[in-house]
Amino acid sequence: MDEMLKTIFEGIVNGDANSVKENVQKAVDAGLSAEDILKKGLVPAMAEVGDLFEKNEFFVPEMLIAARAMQGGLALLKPLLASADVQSAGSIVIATVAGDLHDIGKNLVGMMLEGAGFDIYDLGTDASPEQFVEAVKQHSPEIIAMSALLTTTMPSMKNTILALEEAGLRDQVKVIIGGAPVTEDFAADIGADGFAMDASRAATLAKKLVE
Ligand code: B1M
Repeated sequence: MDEMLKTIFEGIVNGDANSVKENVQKAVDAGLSAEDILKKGLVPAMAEVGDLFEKNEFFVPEMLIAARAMQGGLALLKPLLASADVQSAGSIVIATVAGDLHDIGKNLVGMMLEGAGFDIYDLGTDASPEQFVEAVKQHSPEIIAMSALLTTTMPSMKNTILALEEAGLRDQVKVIIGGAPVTEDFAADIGADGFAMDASRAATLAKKLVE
């Protein structure tokens, strides 16, 4: 691994937010692409944090500190990824569904979608079906993108699709879903238009859906 990416990786795993920000900036200044920093530094580091948690070597506080360190790096990359493409490919309302506070993957998906040229309306986390419906009325997006990281919050994806149907909006918008526990089969079961296993595939899928 490139030395700079390795330092970023270690900064995230160690939860050192200042070092992550400093080294992401150094990597950008040295000419590394934002996408490489993201895919080869930040994303693998969070996967390592997840592994350590699953092996009981990390607990919730360490996860949280690492996640915050990663988000500092993400904030620096966001404008670079978003400015890669200037022409809008359409608009997307994105959020983590009701009851779920995990937003790192959702933010990555949002950034990749921005990088693919979409205008993004981010409702944040814990977004209720009613909030999605309101956002569709307000922004008329081509797509809504839902993220869930907990098995207990996956049903909210179906509830959101039902709420869109009840509001008479389902035909106007494509629905894509993702998140660690979400599968292709689940997407088909709840009547979503697509599933993506990661952020870059979400961007490819979204582009395909608006073609
Ligand atoms: Co939580 N957590 N967490 N957590 N957490 C998981 C998800 C868990 C698998 C850990 C474990 O037990 N092994 C587990 C869920 C178990 C389950 O439901 N089966 C879990 C749990 C149990 C919990 C709590 C309940 C813990 C507690 O309090 N007892 C609690 C719940 C809080 C809540 O939401 N109500 C909780 C809290 C937290 C923190 C706050 C500490 C922190 C979140 C910080 C934040 O997001 N701001 C946290 C973290 C960091 C994790 C892990 C370690 C990492 C998640 C992450 O950010 N991954 C996670 C363990 C793991 O994943 N191994 C875990 C990196 C991120 C880049 O990946 O989000 O999967 P991910 O996104 C990917 C793809 O899934 C996809 O693209 C992304 C990257 O390319 N994707 C989409 C995501 N959304 C998409 C949408 C799309 C398409 C693709 O289309 C629209």
